[in-house]
Amino acid sequence: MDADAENGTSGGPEPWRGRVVRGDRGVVRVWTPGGEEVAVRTLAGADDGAAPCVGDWVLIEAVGTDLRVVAVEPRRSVLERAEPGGSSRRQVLAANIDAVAVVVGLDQMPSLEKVERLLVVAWSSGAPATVVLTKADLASDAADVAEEIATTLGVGVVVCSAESGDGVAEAAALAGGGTLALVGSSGAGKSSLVNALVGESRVATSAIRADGRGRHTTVRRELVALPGGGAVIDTPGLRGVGVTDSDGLVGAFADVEELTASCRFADCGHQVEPGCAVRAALDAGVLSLRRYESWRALQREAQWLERRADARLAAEQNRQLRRSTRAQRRMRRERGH
Ligand SMILES: Nc1nc2c(ncn2[C@@H]2O[C@H](COP(=O)(O)OP(=O)(O)OP(=O)(O)O)[C@@H](O)[C@H]2O)c(=O)[nH]1
Ligand SMILES: [Mg+2]
Ligand SMILES: [Zn+2]
Repeated sequence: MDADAENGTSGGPEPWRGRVVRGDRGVVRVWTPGGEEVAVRTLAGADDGAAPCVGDWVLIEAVGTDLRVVAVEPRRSVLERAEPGGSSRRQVLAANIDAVAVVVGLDQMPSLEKVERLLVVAWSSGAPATVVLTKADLASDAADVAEEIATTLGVGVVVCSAESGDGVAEAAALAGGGTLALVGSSGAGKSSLVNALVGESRVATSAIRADGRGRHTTVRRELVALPGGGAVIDTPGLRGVGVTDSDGLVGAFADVEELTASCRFADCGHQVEPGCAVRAALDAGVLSLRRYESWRALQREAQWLERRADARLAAEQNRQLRRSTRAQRRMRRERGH
């Protein structure tokens, strides 16, 4: 590398803007404005919160023969999960998404609690979430399952089959010309859906195991262009999905969250307080105990993580304060005060 290139006085081309389609440690693949895919170096690790991730818009500069990410544009939405096992660390799954599809395979009976958890994570991104029931060719009661999920979870549902192609156009419409992220457990059929949406075999898929579980075939997140415009992001099957904050509960539990507005006390705990609208709905049978308990559990998890994150922030601020107080004391001493 010559010295001029390093100190930026070489008068080379201006930085250009590209979108990250795949990320590995230290390197991302980026779409150029011309639609080409190039490898670009990043300085931070791939899973570092500040590092560019799939869906990010980045500014790129040529440094010698290398391409380097010089800036990551602020994200307008970000899909992330808390790392499993009660960690308050977040893992970014995709950035700048316009919609999230929670993909569920109809080869097995979907677990409502798992879908609810995924919906909280999805809505927390800031983009709207829909349930996509795929593998409809394997189920005789697809319409009934769709109806049950739509009414009990209050969510939009699309039924499709990557195998037959039925409903794939409806799934594609979820992207609305923007970026649709797919999430779900391993073996749900996310990659198969990506291939069906694209109309060719772009990403690897593999048969589920004899015990009905997936094989974690997809190992990295990837953004793929849709033929009708827009893009879809494939993600690895999630083993554990920790919710990150309460924001997603508002979208995923709109029915319950609406009730809380009518509780007598603004800080109602929705357990024993008089005038609790949530308990009243439960007693009246309007709200199911299953849904109430699921909401409480996810709310507790989100609040616990929010408190942990706040505590970490406070500890960090304390450390900084102590550091600067020490530095000031030292300076005063050195000046002989
Ligand atoms: N019959 C049928 N099988 C499907 C359909 N979609 C996916 N499958 C099968 O389900 C299995 C798992 O599909 P994948 O697309 O690899 O699942 P995935 O969600 O990407 O899994 P991971 O990458 O491990 O997270 C494969 O054997 C697919 O052929 C479908 O619509 N109908
Ligand atoms: Mg996959
Ligand atoms: Zn209440």
